[in-house]
Amino acid sequence: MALDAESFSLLRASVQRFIDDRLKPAEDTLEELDDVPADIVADMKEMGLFGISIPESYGGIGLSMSQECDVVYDLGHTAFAFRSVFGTNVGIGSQGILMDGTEEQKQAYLPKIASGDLIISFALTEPNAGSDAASLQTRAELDGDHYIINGTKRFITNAPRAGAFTLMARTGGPGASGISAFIVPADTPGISLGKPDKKMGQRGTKTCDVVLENARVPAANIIGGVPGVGFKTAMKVLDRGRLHLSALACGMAHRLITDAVAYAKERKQFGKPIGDFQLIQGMLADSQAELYAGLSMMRDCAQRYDAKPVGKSDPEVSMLASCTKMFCTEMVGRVADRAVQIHGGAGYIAEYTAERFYRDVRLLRLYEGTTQIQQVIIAKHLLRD
Ligand code: COS
Repeated sequence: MALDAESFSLLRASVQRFIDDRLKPAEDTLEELDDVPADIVADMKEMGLFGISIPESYGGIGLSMSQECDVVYDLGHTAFAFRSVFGTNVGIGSQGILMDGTEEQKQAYLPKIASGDLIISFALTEPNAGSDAASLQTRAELDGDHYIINGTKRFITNAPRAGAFTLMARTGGPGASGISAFIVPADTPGISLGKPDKKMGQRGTKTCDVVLENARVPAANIIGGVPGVGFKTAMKVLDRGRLHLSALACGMAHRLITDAVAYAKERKQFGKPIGDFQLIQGMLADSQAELYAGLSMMRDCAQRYDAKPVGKSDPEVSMLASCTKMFCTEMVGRVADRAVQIHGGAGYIAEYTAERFYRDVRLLRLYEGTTQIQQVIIAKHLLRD
């Protein structure tokens, strides 16, 4: 799946214009409101941003992974929260249905997800199951042609906005093979939301707990209709998500470097721009070289991802996606730290990008698998082979 080159370059140009003309000027408003203004969300729907990764046959734009990474790289140049509004529809919320859903499920959900009429979240993490996702405790008991689900999901991105969840629950015994993936409408009786999480950064993104108390969900809502394979669905979704986040990290690193270069040219000390000093140049050069390495990994891995059959997992590509996620998210952490350093005291002041991005990028090393989990995945692959 890919959009033809000409249409893609038109799309990308219009996304870049949208970022420069609408999103960057709204960054302060976003910070103050702690929400994405409704008119911006409406424009995003109009542009088709909620459906970039969904095939045209289900109402989306049908980008390949490489193309999606390019667009997400561009979106990394502005505040995190703008992409987050449609991020779960493009990635972790929708992809399980696309990869493993029945044709009926795809027809029922993907067009609404692609248009943005339905926000879909990914609900895997729990209070006692984070890195060890296979130990999740949310229980789904069969009762006639329904399952009754009980449990709590934690830190669920876009839950306050969601109309449905791709939700992993235990239908069988312990371990990965006892887990099923469900499509759970958010208005199912028995579902309630926790209070919004107060986070270190990323103002305007919305996360909270999702509590399920005797929530009755049709058995027909198990993704693909097959119980016991939900963990694999979740892992495949995360492989893809990790590439998406790598592209975002590279975009954010580029914005940080661009702003740091501008500051280094303009800020004068000791009678000349600080960019004339080699110690500042060293920080800029290290950041640029590391960004280039991250971009090269991201592009190579996205190409490999596109080369494999849709929805099928390839252990080598999963391992490379973990390498890419680990490197790119750690890289942007170092780049943000240097950007603050180059700005000096100004880098600690909230009106500068460096301060906001420094806080925002911290999450990248934690969610969709911590750096340490990426190390585990990479090492497991090497030792197995
Ligand atoms: N694609 C497809 N299948 C996969 C897979 C992948 N990327 N990774 C694992 N699987 C399969 C395995 O092949 C195995 O299937 P079989 O039993 O048929 O062989 C099954 O899933 C269980 O895999 P494994 O034994 O490796 O599971 P573990 O419990 O050891 O844990 C890790 C695997 C740690 C990698 C996993 O729990 C993980 O990714 N944790 C982090 C979770 C995360 O990212 N959370 C963030 C939430 S979203 S913000």
